[in-house]
Amino acid sequence: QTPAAKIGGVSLTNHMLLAAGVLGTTAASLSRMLRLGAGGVVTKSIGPEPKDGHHGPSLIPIAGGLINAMGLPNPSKEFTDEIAPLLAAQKPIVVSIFGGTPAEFAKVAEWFPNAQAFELNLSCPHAEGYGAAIGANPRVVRECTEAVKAFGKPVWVKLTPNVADIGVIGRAAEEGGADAIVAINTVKAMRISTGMRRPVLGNKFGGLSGTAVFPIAVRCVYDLYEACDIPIIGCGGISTADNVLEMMMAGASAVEIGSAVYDNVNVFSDIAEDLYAADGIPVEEIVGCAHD
Ligand code: RRO
Repeated sequence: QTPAAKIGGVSLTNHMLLAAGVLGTTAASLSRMLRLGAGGVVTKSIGPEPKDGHHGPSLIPIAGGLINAMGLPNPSKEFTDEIAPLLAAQKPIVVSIFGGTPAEFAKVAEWFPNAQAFELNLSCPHAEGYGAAIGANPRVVRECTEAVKAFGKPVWVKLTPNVADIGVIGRAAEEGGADAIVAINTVKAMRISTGMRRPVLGNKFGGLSGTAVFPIAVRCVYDLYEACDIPIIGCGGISTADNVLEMMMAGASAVEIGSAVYDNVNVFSDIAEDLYAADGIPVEEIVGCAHD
């Protein structure tokens, strides 16, 4: 039994979405993840100009996760053609967008009049201009949220864990009119090759995802639940049904799964089998119960 859920203004077929950045650049891969059991999917972040991304190595496996320095590779406006049939079919697709200013966020949002909802990426560790700082400044977070909220669609705001107090940033998104908060994006990280005596990643620095960041994500969701009154979507290192329950107890109404998909494309249906076993989960009772 896999209960449908309406979270942050978006109707999902279960409580688990494909996280942004993972298999999210083609309509075929997004459709495939929906077929394989994702309750919704988030696209790769689309920005105001096409980008090739950083030169490699840009994705390295480490114990407990992955470090990436993809560098926001995306086709920009051309993505509208790729995704148009899926958006027209009203699939549970959230379009992730990024920009360096509120005006740039608005410019990209305008290209997707059929989007069900937007996820604002205010958290990429590799963003230029404002840089990752865009998600660390409460005023900028509020203004970017307001700028996209003006299109009248649900707006989710994805936050970075690389800040002193994520609750302050969550409140700024809420003040800007956000319908949900997504936490977390990747954690600042790097590796150095002792043999080569230099950073492993082509871009030197990257963002860590995977099971290693799960406790960081739980803490961020817990803090956001204390600070905010809008739904929270937990993201970061989730790979089991127990991880989903833990995230919900911290305060998440739904979750996004990214790195675990690289190990197992059936992760959504595998988790659903455990999560919704027997009579399903009493989500209303579980969300935030660790705060009682
Ligand atoms: O493309 C990337 O480098 C990237 C993005 Br947009 C993001 O939001 N998070 C991340 O870890 N990498």
